[in-house]
Amino acid sequence: MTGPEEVRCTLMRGGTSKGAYFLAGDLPSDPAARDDLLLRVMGSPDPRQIDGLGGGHPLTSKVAVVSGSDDPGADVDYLFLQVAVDRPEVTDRQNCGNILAGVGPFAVERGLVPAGDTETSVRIRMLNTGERAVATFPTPGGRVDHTGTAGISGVPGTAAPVVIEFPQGAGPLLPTGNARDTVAGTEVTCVDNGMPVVLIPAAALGVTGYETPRDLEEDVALADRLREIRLAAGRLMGIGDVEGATVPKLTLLAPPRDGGAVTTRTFIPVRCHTSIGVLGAASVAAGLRVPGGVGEGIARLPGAGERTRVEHPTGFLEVDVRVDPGSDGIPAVVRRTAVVRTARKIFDGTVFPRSAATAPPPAQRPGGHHDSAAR
Ligand code: NQM
Repeated sequence: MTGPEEVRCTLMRGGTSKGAYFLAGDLPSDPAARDDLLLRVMGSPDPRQIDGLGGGHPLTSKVAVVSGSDDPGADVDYLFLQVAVDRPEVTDRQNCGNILAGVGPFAVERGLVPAGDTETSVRIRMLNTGERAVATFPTPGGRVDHTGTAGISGVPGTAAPVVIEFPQGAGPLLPTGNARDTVAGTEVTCVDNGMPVVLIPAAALGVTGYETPRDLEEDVALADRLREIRLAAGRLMGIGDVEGATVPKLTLLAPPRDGGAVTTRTFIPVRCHTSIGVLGAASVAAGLRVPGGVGEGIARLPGAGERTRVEHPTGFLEVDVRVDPGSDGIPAVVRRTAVVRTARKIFDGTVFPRSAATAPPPAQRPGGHHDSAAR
């Protein structure tokens, strides 16, 4: 008999998310076997993920798989995997810019990339989308230093800054080809600057856009409208059937209240984000600049060269985005996107996944104990 399965793993906060980071070589190469292992590592499916590393929310049930890259334009490859909390599902259909913030420091600490004397830039190929990012962070004396004075909304305290730059996106900014579409009876702007997002004026759905995520999640009529919009927008954006998928995200827009460009509430796509995703914010910031988009009349855009401050439920996320607005039938094009995030290594060691043996849960066994708090 062999001993328990064990896997080398680093637990990191990346931006406002938290996830398990692995070297690709430490995971099974077969995707089905890999996903089965990751479900057991994170403790899914279970609303509390009580038997694994996951935190019971999509934002704390994330995985980064990192390896050296064979692409001459990249140092490392990064595959993001979203592990569903209460369903036995792992998906690579979306990228994650928050977890991306930890990839550079992880790559240096695990020996994939040599550190510079003061700072290190890591060129990252993002396998989910084929797009590129460059992450730059301090490495004084040739070592990653996670401590620092940079603060980001949604994370207490400060840490070392990770500056992430995205060269021009791989796909079109407007996946439907239009600045505005009517989807399920609602005017929206479908946009993709690294994350497919449907921009919706909050007022069009009968909400202010300043509600708490919890209040919005409890609004059953709103959830039905959002679902209808998402399914129709998914087809229109060329993503296909998005029932059960984590994209497109849906961002409600309202006028800014705190000196920013716009207030947002983002559905990812069912739970409401407690802040906003990095690439989600990059898509919002670019989408606000599309002439004729639904952001017109809601957003207050900053001057040329200034960062776009996207307000969200726990503060704001600033995006440096340059959009060429296009004219005479030439579509808007993103020239540059950059953000500042922080990341921190929380734990590094060995994770012991739940056993692969498939005993039925106690609640389903005759006379079995069941824990009503878990339902
Ligand atoms: O948009 C959550 C997050 C994300 C994704 C989500 C993200 C991004 O906050 O780049 O970071 O939208 O599912 O981690």
